[in-house]
Amino acid sequence: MKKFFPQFESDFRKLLDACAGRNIAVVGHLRPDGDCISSEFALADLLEKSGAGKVVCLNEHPIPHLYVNFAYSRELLSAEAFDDKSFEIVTVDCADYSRTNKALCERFPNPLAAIDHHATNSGAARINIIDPSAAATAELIAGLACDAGLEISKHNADRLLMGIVMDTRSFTTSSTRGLTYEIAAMLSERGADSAFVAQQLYQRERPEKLALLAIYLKSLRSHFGGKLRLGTLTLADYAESGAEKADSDGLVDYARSIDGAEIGALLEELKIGVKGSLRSKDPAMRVSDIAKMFGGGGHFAAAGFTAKGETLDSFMPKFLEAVESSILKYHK
Ligand SMILES: [Mn+2]
Repeated sequence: MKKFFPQFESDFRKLLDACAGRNIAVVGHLRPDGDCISSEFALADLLEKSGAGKVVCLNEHPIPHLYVNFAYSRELLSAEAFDDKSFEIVTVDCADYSRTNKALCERFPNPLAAIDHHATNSGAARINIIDPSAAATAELIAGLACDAGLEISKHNADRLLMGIVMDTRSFTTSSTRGLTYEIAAMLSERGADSAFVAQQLYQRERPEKLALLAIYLKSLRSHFGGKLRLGTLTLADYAESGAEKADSDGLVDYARSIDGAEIGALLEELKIGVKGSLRSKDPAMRVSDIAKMFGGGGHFAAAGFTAKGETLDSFMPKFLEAVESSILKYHK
């Protein structure tokens, strides 16, 4: 049978061997998205069924509303509170270990493994399975599990399809490739239900999120002749709409969706600074380079950062300058 990821077969085998009989904590990036949640829960099941000891899932933040029906019997425990030293750490969908939780990184400075698809991942774990061409970490985990002959249950097929659907915006991103469809087909054969996934992701929005969207849309401004469409959200906007932090996920896509926009951006006021989310239409317009300038990272066409100690007012000129130089570089 065709292997999806022959280049990672021995590393994944190494990971399974290293997990045998050991307690494993699977952790993903803070403010988890669908790919992160799907990867955490599915990998935890797969490791447990292939001989690991106790396996738990950790995150700095709780599971967002849209993904709760993919938890099944799994829980997402607080990364901040976790201190059981009998566990080894495996990160998923995490460009950088520091994007998990500060206290966790201090308590467990030497993670066992990382499975990820971010181009900016530096590969600092002991076993690194990193494929920047994978459309989702869930795509990578699904392919690795299939290649290794592990059983993929219906629940895990649903979860992994969800991760792929989220990170590819329903198979429409430039990262979507032939292999993405082949892996989705493999998951479908194992019982993944597209209609269930779509219903969970697209027909369960909280009204508070739509109220936040309305505020964001109203805040959108055009810069550089419409090449940048930028919207902002303040702490007061969250209070007014009743939305949660996780409700800003995906809003930036509306900025990018405007005709002529090359970059869509969302700047959010946090208590500790300003969080930025950036999207471009063309991966050659590398918004990850802009994110890196402010201590963040991500993919060429989808990246983010947190500029600590800044306010929206203090940060805006710096941000516009960085975007302007990227736009000039792109059009050179
Ligand atoms: Mn991802």
